[in-house]
Amino acid sequence: MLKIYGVPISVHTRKVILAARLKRLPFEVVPVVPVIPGNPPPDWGSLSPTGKIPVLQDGDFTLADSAAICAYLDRKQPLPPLYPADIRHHGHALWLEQYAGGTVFRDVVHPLFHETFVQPKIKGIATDASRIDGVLTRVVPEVFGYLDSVSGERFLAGDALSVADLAVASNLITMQYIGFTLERVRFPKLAALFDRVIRVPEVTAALQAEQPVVQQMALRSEFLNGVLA
Ligand SMILES: N[C@@H](CCC(=O)N[C@@H](CS)C(=O)NCC(=O)O)C(=O)O
Repeated sequence: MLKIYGVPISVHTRKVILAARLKRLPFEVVPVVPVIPGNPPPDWGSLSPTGKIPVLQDGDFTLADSAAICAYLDRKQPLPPLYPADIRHHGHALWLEQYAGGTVFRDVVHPLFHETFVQPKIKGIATDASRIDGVLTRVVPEVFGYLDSVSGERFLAGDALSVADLAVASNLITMQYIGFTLERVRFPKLAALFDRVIRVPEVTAALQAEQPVVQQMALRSEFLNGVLA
């Protein structure tokens, strides 16, 4: 069975879990929370060269990085494909996966998570409200405005769900857990896309499986309660 090292509330770990679920590949999650000092296992450095989650173990094969792992899983189990066959949709899917894992995570979700969870709850350091304000007032309009502009009637890279949708939705899910809801009036096409993705049965099932972690980490549960109601 595949082993996925990480925690489901991590943006990048969730993306891999969703890919494995969609492809019906059996897996177990081995909990690793790198931001908690002393939490990762002693051999973590040899499993994750960057120290980050997720890491995949498939027998004696180990692979880090969610983008690499999703591409690997797609070769291991080609159906359903997570990468569009159409060359332009394919290019778009890779770009948006990169944008989600880079800009959206680095400039929006990571600073918000850091200031609302890591600093106050793990490190005992006061939240920097001005940093949060800067993200919400300066970064979110540009980044979510762009995502809204590329969201259409179906999924981000064509008619079928792709790795781009998983990458973007995963960022939005974690944002809800730390209390930042997506402004539906301001970003209506992105909100509609988000709804479509979380209603995919495998995605809803993955969210259900996150419930104990959300409770255990005392994260905001309104979003999850709404999805699972
Ligand atoms: N490019 C990597 C990024 C992974 C990443 O940033 N993971 C975060 C959690 S979502 C992490 O491990 N953070 C802990 C740390 O930086 O120590 C991927 O796609 O897997």
